[in-house]
Amino acid sequence: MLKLYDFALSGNCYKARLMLSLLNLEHKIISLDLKSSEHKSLEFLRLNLFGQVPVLVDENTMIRESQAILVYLARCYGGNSWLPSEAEPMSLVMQWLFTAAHDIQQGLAAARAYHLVGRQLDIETATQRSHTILTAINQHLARRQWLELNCPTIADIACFPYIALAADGKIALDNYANVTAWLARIKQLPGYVELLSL
Ligand SMILES: N[C@@H](CCC(=O)N[C@@H](CS)C(=O)NCC(=O)O)C(=O)O
Repeated sequence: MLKLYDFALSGNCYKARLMLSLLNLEHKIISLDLKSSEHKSLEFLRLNLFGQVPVLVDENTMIRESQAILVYLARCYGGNSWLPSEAEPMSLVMQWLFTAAHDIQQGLAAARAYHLVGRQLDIETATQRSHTILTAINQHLARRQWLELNCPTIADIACFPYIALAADGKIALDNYANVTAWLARIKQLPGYVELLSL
């Protein structure tokens, strides 16, 4: 059975949990207590030298990095729609995985970490980055329902969590109507789960 090493409040772990649920895949969640540094235990470091969650284990395959986990799940279990294998549509989807890993991480995820767990960082820069990326995505979504390919893909799933959790980072979405409509569309997908679904 698929196993996900997880931390409930993590937006990166949520990407993996959401994808597992959207694909209706049976899986076991192994919750790590980051406060007591379980992710730095020798046992966990054997799985992921970087000492971070999420980590997905599928039989003898071990994948770290939330974007890579989405790629793995989509290609192994999601047919050809969540991440097509042809060069152009695959690249169109992949570009958003990098947006999620860089722009959204340094903007919205950083602002959330600052306000939620007091991570020391430059909150003004993180807030400004958040609005820059939200403005771009809002503009991009003016003529689209989904980020690419006119259907839900892992581009949407990679970008969704930290934008949906913007309020935790004191980032208001009021001026981004296309973004909020897109968030609502994702919440309607069969198998959608909230960040804390227990
Ligand atoms: N780029 C990684 C980031 C993973 C990450 O930052 N995980 C956090 C939880 S959201 C973590 O494990 N933090 C503990 C640490 O870095 O020591 C991904 O997308 O999976």
